[in-house]
Amino acid sequence: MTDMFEKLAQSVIDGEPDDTSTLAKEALEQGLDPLKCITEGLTKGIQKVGELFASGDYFLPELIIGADAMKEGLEILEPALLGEQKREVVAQVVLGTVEGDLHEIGKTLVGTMLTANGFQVKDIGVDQPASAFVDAAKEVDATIVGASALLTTTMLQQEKLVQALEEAGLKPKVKVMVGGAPVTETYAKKIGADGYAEDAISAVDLAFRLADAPA
Ligand code: B1M
Repeated sequence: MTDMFEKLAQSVIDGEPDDTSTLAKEALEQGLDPLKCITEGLTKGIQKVGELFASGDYFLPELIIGADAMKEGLEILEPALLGEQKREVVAQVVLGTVEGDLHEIGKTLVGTMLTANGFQVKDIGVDQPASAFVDAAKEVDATIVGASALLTTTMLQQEKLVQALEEAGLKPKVKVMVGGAPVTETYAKKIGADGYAEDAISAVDLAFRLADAPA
C-alpha cells in the first residue's frame, strides 16, 4: 500500500470526511489511479470500520461517519473513473439495493464502474422492492438487473427479485446479477440468478458476459 492509500484508509477509519476529501484530491493531483485509491485506500478503511463494529469497538455513529468519509472520497474519485469512459452503450442495466437494505456504497461503485465501461445504468437506489426493479427493467428495456444486498437478512430479497422477474415474464431475456458482502456464487445459483460478482471489477466482467458483448 502506498502512503497515500494508507492515509485514505485511515481517514475513513478515523471518520474524518474533510480529510478524506482533501486526500482524494491530493491523490488525483499526484496522478494516482482513482480505482486503486478506492480499492486499496477507501475500501480497506471501511472494511476495518466494519471489523471494529463487529468486534464491539465501534458503534453505529462510527459506522455512519466512516461511511460518510468514504462517500466524500468517492465523490472526488468516481468522476475520475468516469472520465476514462470512451465507448458506445453496451447494454441497459437496472441497479439497486434490495428492500430493507440501506447500504449504497458498493452498489453505487458497481454502477460507476459499469458506466465507465459503457453500460447505461439506471440506479433505482436503496431499499427497493422487487416490483421497483421489475418496473424499471420494463421502462428501460433492460438487459441486466443487478441487485445488491449487504445483510444476511436482506439477501433473501434477491430470490424474491428473481421470482418477480419470472412472474413478469422478463426472464430469461433479462439477466439477474447479484452481489454484496454476504452473497456467494453458490447462493446466486441456488436462487436462480444468472451471475454473482464479488466486487465492482468482476461485476463489469460479468455484465459483459451476461450482455453477450465483447469486453
Ligand atoms: Co452496515 N452492516 N449496517 N452500515 N455496514 C455491514 C454490512 C456489517 C457486515 C457490519 C459488521 O457487523 N461487520 C453488518 C451486517 C451483518 C450481517 O448481516 N451479517 C452491518 C449491520 C449489522 C448494519 C446495521 C443492522 C447496523 C445497525 O443498525 N445496528 C444497519 C442496517 C441498516 C439497513 O440496511 N437496514 C447498518 C447500517 C450501516 C450504515 C447505514 C451506517 C452504513 C452504510 C452507509 C451507506 O451505504 N450509505 C453501513 C456500513 C458502511 C457498513 C460496512 C462497514 C461497510 C459497507 C460498505 O460500504 N463497504 C459493512 C461491513 C462490511 O461490509 N465489511 C456493514 C464498502 C463497499 C465498497 O463494499 O458494499 O461490500 P461492499 O460492495 C462491494 C462488493 O460487495 C460488491 O462490489 C462492491 C464494490 O467492490 N457488490 C456487488 C456489492 N453490491 C454488488 C452488486 C453486484 C455485484 C457486486 O451486482 C448487482
